[in-house]
Amino acid sequence: MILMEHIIREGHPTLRTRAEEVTFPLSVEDRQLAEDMLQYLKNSQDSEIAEKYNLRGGIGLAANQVNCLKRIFALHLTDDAGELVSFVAINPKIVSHSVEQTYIESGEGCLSVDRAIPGYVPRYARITAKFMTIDGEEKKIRLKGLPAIAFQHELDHLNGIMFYDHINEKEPFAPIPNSTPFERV
Ligand code: N9Y
Ligand code: NI
Repeated sequence: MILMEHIIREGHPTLRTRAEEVTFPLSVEDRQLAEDMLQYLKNSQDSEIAEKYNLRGGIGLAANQVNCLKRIFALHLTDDAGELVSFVAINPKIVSHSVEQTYIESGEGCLSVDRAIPGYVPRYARITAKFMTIDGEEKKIRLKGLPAIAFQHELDHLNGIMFYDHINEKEPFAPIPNSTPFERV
């Protein structure tokens, strides 16, 4: 079971290292890691389990964050239509994206960052992405809104990029061109 003590924090070099492609069929360890990552998100969103184990709530988790340099991340959240978006993505790629951008109005956070960093994080509003599933099937999906934002936050982790790398240093809340904000409820 993944716990907070397993999540590495800012300053750890693994967060700044590009993760490696995963080969198929998955090894037993890779499959276990992928399943554990998705389970962490589910546990962290279950108030009883989260309280019991002191888990910080998350909608996404990348392998780098548990100190593993493999191109694997998990997402578990509901989209703006109230549909559950829940999957593990292996060797993910954005194949196309909108010109339009978006950003979370209140800024982003990260389970590997124990401080609030103010500012807008520009993201593509819509993406088309490809990835492999745990069972070795190729998936192609279209995402918008929060799932699209979260996908980009996780893909960044696999490339050693942190959300605050995208914040305008001089003016953190400078308007994002061509964008519609995502408002948190
Ligand atoms: C976990 C992050 C990933 C998200 C950050 C912005 C988009 C993806 C995460 C810190 C604590 C809160 C939590 C969060 C949330 C956001 C919107 C609506 C509802 C993965 N991470 N969080 N960050 N929750 N809940 O670092 O889930 O943002 O790499
Ligand atoms: Ni993060």
